[in-house]
Amino acid sequence: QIPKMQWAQVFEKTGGPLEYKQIPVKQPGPDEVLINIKFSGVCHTDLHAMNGDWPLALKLPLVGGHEGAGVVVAKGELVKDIEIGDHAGVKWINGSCLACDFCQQSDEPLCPHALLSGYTVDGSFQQYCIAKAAHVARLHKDIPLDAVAPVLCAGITVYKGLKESGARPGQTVAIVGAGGGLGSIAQQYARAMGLRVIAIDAGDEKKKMCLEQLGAESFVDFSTSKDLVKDVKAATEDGLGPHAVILVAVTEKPFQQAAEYVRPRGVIVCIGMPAGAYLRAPVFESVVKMITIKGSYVGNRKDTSEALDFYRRGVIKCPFKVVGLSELKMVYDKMRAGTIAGRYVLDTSK
Ligand code: 8ID
Ligand code: ZN
Ligand code: ZN
Repeated sequence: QIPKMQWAQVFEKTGGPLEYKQIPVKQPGPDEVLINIKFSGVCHTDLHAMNGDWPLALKLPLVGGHEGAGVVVAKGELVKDIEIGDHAGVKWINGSCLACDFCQQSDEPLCPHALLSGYTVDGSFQQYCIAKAAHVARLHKDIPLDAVAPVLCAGITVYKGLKESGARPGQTVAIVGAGGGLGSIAQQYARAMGLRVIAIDAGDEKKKMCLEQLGAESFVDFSTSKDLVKDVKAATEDGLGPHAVILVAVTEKPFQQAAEYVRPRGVIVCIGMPAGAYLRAPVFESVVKMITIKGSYVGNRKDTSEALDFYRRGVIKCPFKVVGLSELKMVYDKMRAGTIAGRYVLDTSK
């Protein structure tokens, strides 16, 4: 009952335009599965890809998307541990060599041969998507496929980033870009890990969501604050600043501010990747405050199953809105304007 043709969002060159059209359904290779994607989240990475923002070549023409949740409908002959009918998720790391120095140490995102969903291989903005069986996320059938979609990139990534920050229960973390897709879920993981949250973003809708829905203890509006560094420090009880900073914003400035308000011994974790951006930190303060600045890139297969387990236990609620796959362009327009609170999820049936 697998059709020969399917609906997909495709672009032929960076910069677009996006085309919603019918394309052929492909057959999985020996170590791959074919997943009937029911829902796919829209990550800002998908927009970076279409814009050609990053110094990393992409496949063209391309079907974007890497937060795809659906049902396995076909598999290659080498796939033994997934059955037809199982629920599975397509994430950013579509596949990796499983043999290199990094794969051997479970650092699959660092694999030089990693395949990236919706970037170097077609992703989840289509009804039938192929992924390497070793890497697809295993989803229990009691998990709703629409709500879990954002966990498949945003959730895994911020969960990993919070672990990389080394912040311990009771300590404070600043989430920069708190009202967006990654930021909103980051607050939930932070709370579940016993951390206290300072949310940084703009506007009343995001402020309300962070304080009333997501568990932030304070909100600093970067668009109206007269002195952001002072305001963030003042949001901690002793005025010395947050123990960790999770940067998920899509502009350069916050990456150059974090070192000024992070607490001595604090850790700054860079996750957002604004086009052409550079980190900047004063050497003097970085030294005498013993600051750590590091990057964090999605997560490995174990981070994936752990992040999903938090979700399955009901301690993570990601705010999301569902629209049809055909409406992706509208989602990108809102994303560009920075007006999305939480995540958009696409229903591939419409
Ligand atoms: O593995 C990774 N490192 C990884 C994984 C997934 C996504 C990295 N990312 C990257 C994306 O490519 C993107 O660059 O994380 C970034 C955020 O993705 P997103 O959460 O999907 O984007 P969004 O929903 O548009 O949210 C961005 C938020 O940042 C706020 C915006 O208002 C928006 O809510 N923001 C901006 I733009 N400037 C800000 C500032 N100066 C700011 N928030 C605080 N201060
Ligand atoms: Zn993503
Ligand atoms: Zn490898």
